Amino acid sequence: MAETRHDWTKEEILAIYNKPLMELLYEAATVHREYHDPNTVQVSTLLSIKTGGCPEDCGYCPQAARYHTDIEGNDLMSVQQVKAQALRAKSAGSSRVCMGAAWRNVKDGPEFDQVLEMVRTINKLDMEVCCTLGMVTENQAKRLAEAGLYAYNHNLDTSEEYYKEVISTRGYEDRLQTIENVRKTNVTVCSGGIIGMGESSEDRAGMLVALSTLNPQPESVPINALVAVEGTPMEEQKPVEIWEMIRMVATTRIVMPKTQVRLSAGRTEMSREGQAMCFFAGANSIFAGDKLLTTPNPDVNQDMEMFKMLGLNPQKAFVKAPQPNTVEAEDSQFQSLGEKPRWSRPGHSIGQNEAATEKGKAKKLIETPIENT
Ligand code: SAM
Ligand code: DTB
Ligand code: SF4
Repeated sequence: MAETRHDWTKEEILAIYNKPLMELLYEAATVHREYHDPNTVQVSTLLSIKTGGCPEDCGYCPQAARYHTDIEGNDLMSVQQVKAQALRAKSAGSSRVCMGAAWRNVKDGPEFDQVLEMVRTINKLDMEVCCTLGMVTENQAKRLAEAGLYAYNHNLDTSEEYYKEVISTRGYEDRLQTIENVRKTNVTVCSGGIIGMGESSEDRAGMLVALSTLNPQPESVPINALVAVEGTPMEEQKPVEIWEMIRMVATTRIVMPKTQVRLSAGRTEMSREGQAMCFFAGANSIFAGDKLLTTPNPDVNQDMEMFKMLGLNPQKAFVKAPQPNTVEAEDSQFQSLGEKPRWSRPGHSIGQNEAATEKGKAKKLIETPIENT
């Protein structure tokens, strides 16, 4: 059995990433079979419960308020809306709902209470519930756990070094601290990143060092190919080649043998053959539904056809970890503490983010009707 190592070095990971492809695929597929059924793929549905208007400057993200993108912003969805969407996802074959909010961090108060109610509602539908809400404190993580949260997604996105070229409004240590806070509960950790942002192979290896040396390793690792959205600082990035995705998935599988590796954003640009190679290389999870958070994703019928063609079966809920209990709000052991944690704000300047912000301001000015100026 491939052991789970927590001492991977960047050099070792880079050597795996750069192996001749046939050797890399064979090794990854072998490790994959030791811990997972190669014909089972987890299917998760994303739900953007609060869209756009985010104060951060993440260079890849269409939801950052400062860039001028075409997305439609929305306030927090109601619990009933979320329940209806979760039921749709369940009947389309998803075992997990991942709720995303365009927040820098969770703030105690009525909106967080509403999210907790969404968690309770989906867990009661016997689906795995995941949230991605930005940074969380230990108390907030415990409240999510008590409501029945199964997983928390918080991506490291890239290497610690390259992070400084992508985001200036939050620090890498805050991301690690949030993961540590989630680890103080029974909620599983989902953390991965994006390739295709202009980073080097060393940065990709660096991100995998940061993830694989966590102990325990994350239960799931999403590998996203950048969706280059017009108006963001990364609008002109070249699309990721399928070979890079295959290498990244295979390397992730080898260094984190027990983890569910998710073939995440970017599937609309991948052929079925390309995706099949990613599954062979150890990917065993996807996001389904015709939308990710704000950008397109293959439609469910196309994915079901692909599953049929490849002989893949959707994974049932709670096969990797038991279903959490849901404690009702009135029986909660935890209080809203109204914390104001000092998440860092490095504030260094990133040329391409500033240029995109200026371009955004100019576009908004042109589009604002005269009578409102
Ligand atoms: N606001 C929260 C946060 O940043 O943690 C949660 C939502 S955020 C949109 C979740 C993740 O989506 C990001 O960490 C990033 O990895 C991924 N993401 C965002 N925009 C993307 C894009 N254009 N292409 C690929 N992945 C993207
Ligand atoms: C993750 O790693 N990828 C998902 C999920 N976690 C939240 C988000 C992808 C977002 C792609 C761009 C968009 O649709 O806005
Ligand atoms: Fe905001 Fe998250 Fe997008 Fe960054 S990735 S701008 S924190 S929604």
